[in-house]
Amino acid sequence: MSADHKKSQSPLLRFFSRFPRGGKLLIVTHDHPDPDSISSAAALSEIASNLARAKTTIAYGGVIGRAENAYMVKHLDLKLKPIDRIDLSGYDRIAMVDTQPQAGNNALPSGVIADLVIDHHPLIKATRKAVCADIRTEYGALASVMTEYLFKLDIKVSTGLATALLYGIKSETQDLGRGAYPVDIECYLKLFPLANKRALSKIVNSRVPRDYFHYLKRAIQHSQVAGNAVITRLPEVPNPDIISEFADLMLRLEGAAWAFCSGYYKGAVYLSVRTTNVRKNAGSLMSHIVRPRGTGGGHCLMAGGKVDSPSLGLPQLHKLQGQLENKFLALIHKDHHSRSPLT
Ligand SMILES: [Mn+2]
Repeated sequence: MSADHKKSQSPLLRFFSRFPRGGKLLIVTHDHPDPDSISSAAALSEIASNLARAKTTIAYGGVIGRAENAYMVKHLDLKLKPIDRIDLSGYDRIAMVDTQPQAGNNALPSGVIADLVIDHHPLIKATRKAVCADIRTEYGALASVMTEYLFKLDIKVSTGLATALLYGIKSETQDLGRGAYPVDIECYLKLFPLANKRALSKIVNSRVPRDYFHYLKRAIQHSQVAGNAVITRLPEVPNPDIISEFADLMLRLEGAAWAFCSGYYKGAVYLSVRTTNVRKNAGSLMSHIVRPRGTGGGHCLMAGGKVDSPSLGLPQLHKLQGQLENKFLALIHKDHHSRSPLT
């Protein structure tokens, strides 16, 4: 173990050295959790039980919408609870994974100060208030950070947890091709022999409800090409996951360097940006797009955002989505007048 690694490991060990043995730990993921945050939470739960005999609960806001994610949770029997069914006062400590205080994408009330924050998104000011913070932007997936911890601490990784973490890294980095670092590849290879490959295949090829094709058809019909960008504007969606999923899909268009997708869900416009342009930063681009009313951020090649806009009528929704699209196109220096339908 290098000196560097010892140093970076310290926030988590420091946290558990002060943890009341047998105490209760609440682990909060980001809203509409993805495999990276779900598997990271499951890993932290395993670490907590090993280091401190902690009893843990994993809590999330929003919904687990994407078929692959829902199937992963069900098939691997991962225990997650909606945060609105949780009494926060019943816990000795609160941890956050794959998100940070006041990031705008988690359901922890802003007055509650997290005791431990583990994330791989850029540091947010409010995180400095947390007792222990471990922020590592040089990891493509948080699941890699957690995998490293498990191996360094010599904790036995079950087949289910290995499969979850493997899928966390795989999906977050698009099979190690998007924003992955050597450490992500290293962790992926370590997990691979331990994971259930048949279960992994079932997760990757999850069945989707009939509804899904309806939204897919709509997404294709409502996509436009502006130079090397694809813009997809959806009205109401069944869950926010579908927006990032379709952004990924549209980036597959030959010659496209950008995909921007928006849709309305429970009183907010959700946004997703994907790019292949490594010289730009999708995360900071997104925080500019949603400014000043919304929240958003992400990584170099992928980002998400949200603008709260309760009870919008369809014409107002179109207007707002159009404004956000124009902001996006202006930021990537594309003329917003020259758009043509995708199909
Ligand atoms: Mn992540």
